[in-house]
Amino acid sequence: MQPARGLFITFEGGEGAGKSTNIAYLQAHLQSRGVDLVVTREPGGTRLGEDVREVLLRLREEPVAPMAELLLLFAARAQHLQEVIQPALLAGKWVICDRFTDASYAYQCGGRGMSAASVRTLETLVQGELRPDYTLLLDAPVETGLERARGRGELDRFEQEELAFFQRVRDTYLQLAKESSGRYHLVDASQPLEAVQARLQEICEELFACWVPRHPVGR
Ligand code: Z5A
Repeated sequence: MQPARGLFITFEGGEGAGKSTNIAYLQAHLQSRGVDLVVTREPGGTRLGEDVREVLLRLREEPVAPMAELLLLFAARAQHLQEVIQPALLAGKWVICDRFTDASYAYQCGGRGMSAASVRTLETLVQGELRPDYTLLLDAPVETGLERARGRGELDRFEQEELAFFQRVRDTYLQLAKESSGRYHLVDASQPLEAVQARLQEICEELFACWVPRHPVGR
């Protein structure tokens, strides 16, 4: 059954997988087809959320308790849902979000070793029934993503993690994609950008084919 609202699409993937680059590409592609679209990101997307993002990414002397990190992420998410995501979806807009709760499973459970049960509890508390309709997982070997991302200069608190951390994150994403194959679209992000974007166009066609808009959308 079609959701009585806009489509909620999330982009996930390891560091430097190309999320920002490809979200900008998809945004231009969808807008050229007449889709009314909101692009946002996590952690962030609101003034409160961007403040939390700054706190989360900043390097600190003291170790951060994984539960504190998780609660901050969900605090930002609660604000993001109330202020941006839910109003846009209810107005029939499509929302593209750079990372969402699957990142909490990948980073906080896979990476930091927290239990999936704690994320599930917060997911239900904060989101109720709301889940993404489609998730595009940009998957690339950890070394490829890190090489791309680390060309940018100073590393943030997550980027300083060891290789094994990012490998666990990748493995968790691939496991999530296997468990939710209806929602997940796997994109091989190790390919040249043109090939990745050709795959995104294919996925777009699938989205148009299976989504009946509430408002007219150009084809
Ligand atoms: N986090 C968390 O722990 N738990 C949560 O619940 C959430 C988040 C929501 C910040 O996220 C951190 O928050 C993140 C996890 C944590 N930390 N880490 N790692 P973020 O999404 O803002 O940060 P990021 O993953 O570090 O994003 P990024 O490094 O900006 O990567 P990206 O957006 O995927 O990549 P990009 O900027 O589009 O591309 C990187 C470079 O590669 C750029 O120069 C591109 O031109 C190039 N590129 C991209 N694709 C290609 C291809 N196909 N070929 C060649 N070059 C390419």
